[in-house]
Amino acid sequence: MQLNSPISQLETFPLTKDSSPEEVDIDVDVPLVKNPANVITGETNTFLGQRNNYLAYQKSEELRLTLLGHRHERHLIVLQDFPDPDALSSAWTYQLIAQQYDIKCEIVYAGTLSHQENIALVKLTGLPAQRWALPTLKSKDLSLYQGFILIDNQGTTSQLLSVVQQAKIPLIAVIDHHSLQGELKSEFIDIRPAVRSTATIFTQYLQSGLLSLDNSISQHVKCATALMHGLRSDTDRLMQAQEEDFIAAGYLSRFCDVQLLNAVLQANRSKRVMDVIERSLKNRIIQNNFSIAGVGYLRYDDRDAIPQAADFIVTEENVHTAVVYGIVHDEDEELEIVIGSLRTTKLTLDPDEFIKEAFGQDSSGRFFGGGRTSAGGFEIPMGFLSGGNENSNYAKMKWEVFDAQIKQKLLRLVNPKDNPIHQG
Ligand SMILES: [Mn+2]
Repeated sequence: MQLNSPISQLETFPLTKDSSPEEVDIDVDVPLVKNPANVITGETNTFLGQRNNYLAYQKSEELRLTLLGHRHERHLIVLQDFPDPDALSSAWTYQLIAQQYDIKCEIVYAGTLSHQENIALVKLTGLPAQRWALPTLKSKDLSLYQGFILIDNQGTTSQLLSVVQQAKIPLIAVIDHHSLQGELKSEFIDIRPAVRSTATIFTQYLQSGLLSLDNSISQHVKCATALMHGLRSDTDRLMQAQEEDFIAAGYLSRFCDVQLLNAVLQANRSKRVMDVIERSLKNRIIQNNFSIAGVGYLRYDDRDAIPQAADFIVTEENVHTAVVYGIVHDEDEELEIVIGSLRTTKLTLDPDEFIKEAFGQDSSGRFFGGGRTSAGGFEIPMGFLSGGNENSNYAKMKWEVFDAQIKQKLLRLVNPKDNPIHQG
């Protein structure tokens, strides 16, 4: 194994090409790595007997060696701009694992915590994530960090990626379950699109001994609860979960604080989020079992209303796929961006492929979005067209143009025979 050397494993990593779990299912004849973490102890029989365990075990060991090579350093864990529970809980777990090697990790994101459950999660568990908004970065000394880590993303959904790259901070690890987004040079890579949540991957790391959870340590209980929340929310409350996600959830149940989890789940939606959901209902058009809704402008802090609206409108009878989008604006920064979410219950629709096909790439070859099983998202920066919305006619015209263009691109795939350009 080539460990502790900067290598690109993308060509050799099997799961990125074929996401069928059967392909890596390994039977008894495979020699087990001899207790490398030296902590497998009681977990051996239950954990090692499971599907995909060999890969999980191998990756845990590889990560352990990577961390060993970076003792006493300071790292940044870069999350997507709008981190979700899967990302937040996985990053926290990484931070706790790395602490054992005297590696100090700071969990950072450039956008905002938008979903009411995410805000509740962070508040109630004391999850140590920090907002690093781009304008505040001038005051940060990036030379303090010897490496960065991408968790539950591959840099394509984070404005911080270019910032850390410009500061020449090396990429140490990428741990994600989204489809491969492009070439990344990282010391350690664990990208498993067949796994339903990054929290599942991290739970497997815990099970293979990277960190022994202890019920008497409050931080461990809170972190396990956060992981359970992350795993549940990425698997549609376990409805989309597969065997290994259930096994991970089973393990977490030993440490999870059910009352705390319940408190997180009971966070209420704000009125503004409800209003966005209402607009998505009013504006939706349904064609070929796709429901498409533009919701106009919304505030940066309410950005998460978009996936919540998509979650809701996909539940309509005879709808298998929902796409909701709007222009998210940040008044302080005059920043505007089109943000969209896709939800599907159609097993043969790959959200990643669909979004890449619909919206293509920008001038630098970067896709506007991607996805994982049953969900996807896209972000289209408005650049020069940002701002100027004091003039309401201009704001309205701008929305209409973006709305028409997005619909046009989506409908081309939804209804290939129609050419929407020549309609009405
Ligand atoms: Mn995830």
